Amino acid sequence: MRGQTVIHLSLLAGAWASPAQKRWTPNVPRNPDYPLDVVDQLEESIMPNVEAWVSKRAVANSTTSCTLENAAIRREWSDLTPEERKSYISAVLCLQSLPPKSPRDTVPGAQNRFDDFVATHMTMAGMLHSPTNLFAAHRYFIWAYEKALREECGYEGYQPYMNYDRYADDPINSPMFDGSETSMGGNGAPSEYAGVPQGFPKPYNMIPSAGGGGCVTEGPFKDMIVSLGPKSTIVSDIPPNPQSDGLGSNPRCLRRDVNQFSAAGARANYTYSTIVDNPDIDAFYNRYLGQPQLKGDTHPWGIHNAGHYMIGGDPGGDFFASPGDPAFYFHHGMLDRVWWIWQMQDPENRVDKVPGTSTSMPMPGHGGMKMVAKREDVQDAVVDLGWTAPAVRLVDLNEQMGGLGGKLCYIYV
Ligand SMILES: *[C@@H]1O[C@H](CO)[C@@H](O)[C@H](O)[C@H]1NC(C)=O
Ligand SMILES: *[C@@H]1O[C@H](CO)[C@@H](O)[C@H](O)[C@H]1NC(C)=O
Ligand SMILES: [Cu+2]
Repeated sequence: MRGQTVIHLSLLAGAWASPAQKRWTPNVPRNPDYPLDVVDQLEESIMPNVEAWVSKRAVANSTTSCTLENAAIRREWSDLTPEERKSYISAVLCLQSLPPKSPRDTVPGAQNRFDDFVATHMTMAGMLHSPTNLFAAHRYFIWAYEKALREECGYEGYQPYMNYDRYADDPINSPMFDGSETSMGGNGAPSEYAGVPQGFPKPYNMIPSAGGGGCVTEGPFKDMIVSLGPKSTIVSDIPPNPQSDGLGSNPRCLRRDVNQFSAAGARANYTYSTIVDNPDIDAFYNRYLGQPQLKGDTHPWGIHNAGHYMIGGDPGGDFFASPGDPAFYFHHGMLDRVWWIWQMQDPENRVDKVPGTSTSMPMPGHGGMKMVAKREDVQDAVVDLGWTAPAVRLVDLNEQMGGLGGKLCYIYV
């Protein structure tokens, strides 16, 4: 068991803060194996902004009750104790044992409640991945999943995230993927898996296989049955789905290619520069997707794709069915954290910004996603997650600390 120490985040005192003021500090354990990286330090440095923003908003609007004191705290996987990790894993296994709520005629392949989330992501892929919706709709999706774990499976914690940098040196032997009972399952067995094509010019048009790609044989998800998909997957030796929309029943194992080369494109320096070098929302969005390609960059895929293909395989490498790998929620949790840190650099000007109305580019390889929207249309846009979460206004998802009338209320530590 790894030791745990309690570190009080040293909040950087801004000019606005008088020393006598009592400052909020999260009292959460950290894993001493992982010193804070540049992104963690950036996160610490924004906490005074978060505090000032939340209290200013509370004065302006007494209808939301979200404060730093009552906000949920989403933590990094290896900062959780082994017992906390096991309780998270049990909740995911529970979700995989509950009956689905999605309609049988639309999603005959959904075997359980976990699959409902996969089916949502598959059937609503266009809505979830348009430039205007990518950040906010995924925020809502992760939040709905966390809610299901808590309300339907009695989980008492919150959705953990995966700080890629902690594992980038050796992801296969990391607390995320080492195949132990406190990991999110092991790597896939060796297979014919070639890797994942990328929408970049040669030689960056492929994230080559790291040697896995076959069935996961160790850890809590070794017996997991993947049913939905594939729809766009790149793994050649799996049977096609009986339905062209991928929603039919296609029982098979969970496959992964835990990939160090891909993870290198999501190291802390990439994440850090994505956040701090792009004050404009569309520039931030483009960089998150790796575009335009930086000169001389040997891992140019953007933290979004780099984090996805650090897992790869089936369904993790499938654009549509990727939430069918339980690690998806850790990756998109990290991406949500990155967006929040970006917003909180300058909350007054950034919280209400939505990408996709000016210079944003479609996801590499997914040019069909609706590109640039009118600003006025964004105000009316609705995010509806069907059988996983009700329709809400897109712009109500921007505020992590009090959005949706106070239902969104969490920070990352
Ligand atoms: C991150 O660091 C690596 C290794 O030093 C370097 O190759 C890469 O270009 C850096 N990327 C960015 C965006 O700074
Ligand atoms: C106050 O919060 C409610 C619920 O989130 C929101 O609809 C309303 O626009 C907010 N008012 C102001 C002045 O921010
Ligand atoms: Cu997605």
